[in-house]
Amino acid sequence: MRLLKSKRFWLIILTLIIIGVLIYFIFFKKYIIENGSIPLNGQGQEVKDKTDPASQIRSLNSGSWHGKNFILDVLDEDLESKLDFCEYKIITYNNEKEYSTGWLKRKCNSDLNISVGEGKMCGFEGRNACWIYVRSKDVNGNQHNPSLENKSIIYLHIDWSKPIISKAFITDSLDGQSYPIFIEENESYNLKTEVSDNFKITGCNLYIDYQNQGIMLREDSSCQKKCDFGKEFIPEQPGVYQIFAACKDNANNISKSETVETRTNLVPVISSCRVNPTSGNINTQFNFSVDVQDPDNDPLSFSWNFGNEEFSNIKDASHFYKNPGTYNPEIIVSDDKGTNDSCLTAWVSILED
Ligand SMILES: [Ca+2]
Ligand SMILES: [Ca+2]
Ligand SMILES: [Ca+2]
Repeated sequence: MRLLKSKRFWLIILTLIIIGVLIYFIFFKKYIIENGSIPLNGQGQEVKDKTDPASQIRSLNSGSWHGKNFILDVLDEDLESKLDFCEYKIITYNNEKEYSTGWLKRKCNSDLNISVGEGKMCGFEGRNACWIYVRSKDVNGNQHNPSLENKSIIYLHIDWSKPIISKAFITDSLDGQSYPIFIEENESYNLKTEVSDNFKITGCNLYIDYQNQGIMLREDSSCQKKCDFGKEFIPEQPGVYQIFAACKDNANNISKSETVETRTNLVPVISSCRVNPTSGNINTQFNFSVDVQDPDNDPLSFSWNFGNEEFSNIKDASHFYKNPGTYNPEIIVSDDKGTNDSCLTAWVSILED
């Protein structure tokens, strides 16, 4: 009780309170106002967060080609305090002219949808045409500085133009004909296509009857923007073949050539050939006839051999024999692809009067 009444005691208490208040204002207040909490190190002392947050694009590498919209997987983190906000920026180049979106807000640690095409985010075609920057800021105002090394900047090649297949199929078979042509069974054909692209053609595949026949060979291995491709084709069965090529560029833009329909030639078929009458003399008119069909409806040519070294190109020919004897007339019918069928009529007897 004596102690409580002592002036000196109260003076000591008052001094301690003043020192306490001073310490509070000088060391602690600042953190409470800024953070609402006081970060502490292992020894229970306060620590201010002075490290920058980090942002990184994880799903893509610089130098990849893009022709369609894509998604970026972005990682943001701050080791010592909390992230405040995250941003991105897109810089595009067209003929060395630079266009920037400026910094735009994005959701931290979320996918970022990037659109590709005319008037879109990556809106110009070209090598290194689209640069994407990401960054973040923590609650203490530390800001991440984007760089190529830590993958918070990536540059992309943009190409949305499909390859152009300038010609339908051509073939360099011996006769040099181009499609549509008639082909022959078990003959070898080199099917060729000519392709161009604004950047780089990666390859073509051959399709026959909508079945992938595999890759076509590039005639010049160093070609990029203009290439010829070829692949051998051997029609093993008679019939109709639908042929096209599908070609791809660096950015996986695919185009397909026009479909060419080609078919193996079918041989003319003679069902019967006749002569009427089958005997007579040198005054008798012998009438010849043939029934023939070409399954392709090709134009046909006729060649009668009357058996006496005399000939006719008329389908239903007539003939007078000059000498007595026995003859064996024959007809050969050819289509315009050079295939033919032949037929022997009955024997013709020319009697002496
Ligand atoms: Ca930080
Ligand atoms: Ca292209
Ligand atoms: Ca024919």
